[in-house]
Amino acid sequence: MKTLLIIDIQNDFLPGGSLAVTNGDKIIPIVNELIPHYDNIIATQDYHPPEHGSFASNHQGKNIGDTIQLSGLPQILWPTHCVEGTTGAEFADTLHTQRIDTIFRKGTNPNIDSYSGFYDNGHLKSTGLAKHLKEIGTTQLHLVGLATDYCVKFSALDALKEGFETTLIKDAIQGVNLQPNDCTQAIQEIKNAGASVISSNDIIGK
Ligand code: VGL
Ligand code: ZN
Repeated sequence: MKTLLIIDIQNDFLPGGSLAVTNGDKIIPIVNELIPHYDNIIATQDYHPPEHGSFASNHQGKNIGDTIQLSGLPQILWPTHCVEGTTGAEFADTLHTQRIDTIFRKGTNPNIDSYSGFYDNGHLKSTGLAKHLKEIGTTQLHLVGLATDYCVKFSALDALKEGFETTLIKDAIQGVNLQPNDCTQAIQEIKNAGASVISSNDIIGK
């Protein structure tokens, strides 16, 4: 069974959003074209309470991009984004969401961030994604979405650890690049851990 895992295609990560990923919107038509080629479609949603510890605005005297300690882990401080119940947290209007069978929310605990769709950054609590993927019989897991160097990367690494045959669709991801090579390095790291990297044309057959 082939499952497409759509990571965080939410308004705040798109141009005009509070944590906009450059060209984040460009992947949406590609993801829409990929959807019909899979048995199951699952999505993750970054979903924070307003008091979330990853927001610079919740730490006096700190700025976006600073690193602090949060629950004993290094934490990059981000602009306020994907706050529960806001438009910024919603999936992009243009994303075909009809076939998404389950949505896994992450980052809901204010005291710890969660880049991976599977676990929080301390690997303490599971979202239930791995169990669900196994229940629906997923053997091959293909990842698309935002952002390459954070949520896509950590989701892919956890998918491999959970034993899924994991594939990254390289033209259906976009990243933040706080440092200019972050996305290239993230893709290399994911490959080194055992994932395949393909292009959407390999699936769509153009
Ligand atoms: C993400 C930073 C903070 C992501 C989420 O979806 O990659 N990045 N929260
Ligand atoms: Zn977040």
